Amino acid sequence: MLNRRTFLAATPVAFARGASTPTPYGAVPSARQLRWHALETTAFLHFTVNTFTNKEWGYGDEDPNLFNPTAFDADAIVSALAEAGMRGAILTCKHHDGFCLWPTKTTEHCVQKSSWRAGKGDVVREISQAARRRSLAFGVYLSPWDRNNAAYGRPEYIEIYRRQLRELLTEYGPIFEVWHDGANGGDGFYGGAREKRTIDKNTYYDWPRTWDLVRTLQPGAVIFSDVGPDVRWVGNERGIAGDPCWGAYDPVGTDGGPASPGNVREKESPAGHRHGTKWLPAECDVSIRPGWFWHENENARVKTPAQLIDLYYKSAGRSANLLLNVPPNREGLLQREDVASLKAFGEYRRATFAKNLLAGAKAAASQVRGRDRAYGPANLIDGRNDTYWATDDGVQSADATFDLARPATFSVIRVREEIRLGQRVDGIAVERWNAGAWEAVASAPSVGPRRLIQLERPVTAQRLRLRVTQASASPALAEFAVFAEAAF
Ligand code: FUL
Repeated sequence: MLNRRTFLAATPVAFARGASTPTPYGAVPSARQLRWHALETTAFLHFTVNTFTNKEWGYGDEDPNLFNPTAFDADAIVSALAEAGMRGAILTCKHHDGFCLWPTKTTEHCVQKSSWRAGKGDVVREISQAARRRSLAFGVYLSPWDRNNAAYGRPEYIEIYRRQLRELLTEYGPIFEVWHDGANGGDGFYGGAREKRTIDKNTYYDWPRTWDLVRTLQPGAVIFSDVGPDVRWVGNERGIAGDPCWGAYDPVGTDGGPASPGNVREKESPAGHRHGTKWLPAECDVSIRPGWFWHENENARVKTPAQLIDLYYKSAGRSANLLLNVPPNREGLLQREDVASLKAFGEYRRATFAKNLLAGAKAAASQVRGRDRAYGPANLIDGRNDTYWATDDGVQSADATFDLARPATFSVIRVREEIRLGQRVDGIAVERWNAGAWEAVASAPSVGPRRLIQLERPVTAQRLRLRVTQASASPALAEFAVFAEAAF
């Protein structure tokens, strides 16, 4: 029989109950941002008349008939993305050339005027439905710049833009992300005017009213732009986040005044602001090829699996989301070379992250909040992101130690903060017990929703320690995991 005395004697720390939840520190994510963080890697699909004209930016005078994929297969496209571990897909429903991939009522410059599927086709519908079938979230890119529309530059175009958005946000089911590009290049067809039109980036689009429309029609969707309001552009198109890449950010315009899409001090975007007032996490958009659209002559320049893996560590591994563009070709399929890279990338991730080698280890910590087991270090290795190890308020350095039954060999480390309580940690170190002393394995200047560390060579240890070396508020960490990297 286990009475109270023997139970206490057998337990190294007497746990108490009912310690209070730590007070959130600084900016914190909204519910829609939390869902977005969990997606981690999503795909971009750049597809329009450019695919057929071999351009990156269509002028806006393209014949809709040019859009004629010969074997378009949304399920094949989405399946290849799913195999790569993508949890969402964002389609360029309208790029700068103004051609709409759905039968919009706002303009004739759309799929209805194409002989593709006798004018009855709807790329948005097919991709959104295929995404749903494979459990991928679906998002829309709608270029604010429209080089086809005669009204572009005048107030009435903003009404057209909002009507297009309304169609996309009401007719295609749940939308997880609405992507507003900051590019506004000037010249275009504009209904035949063939001229240069410049707009005031701060005032022309009246963004707050458009964002209100998104909130009303799709309250669960995050809104992306150079300035958010939910997700920020990372400031480059190479797919690389700052290190550290803070969740908080207060965008400032290029002249130091108010910021807007296309007018932001992008040098500050990769890192964000450590003590910024808004939770505005970074998204790394990057193409698997040199261009955003498919070009025959780039088939030999598709990023290799090793390059994709490297990008993954430099984006998602630093707490950003990776938005990887994989453009359909003229058949309306993903190119063979792209599919091969995606497949190997997916296999690497599935094999590498299959099992936290620390699962089942004996956990101890220098400090546990209120000595309450609910905040104990075992939460770091329980495979859940909603439980966490926390210390008492005012504690700014602490450590958690893990003892394994057998030595484990690993080459990747993953640490997560409980970001519902804000970003609290400013430094971590991982150490292994080796020949009677703690020895440094790795360190990082931030954690956030996800910190991945790829070691130069595998490390073997039976005893590991995670140290919080610096923090702005008492730490609250959700995960500590180590993995053996798969070969690829
Ligand atoms: C840029 C655009 O100009 C490119 O064509 C592409 O769509 C990229 C994702 O955003 O601003």
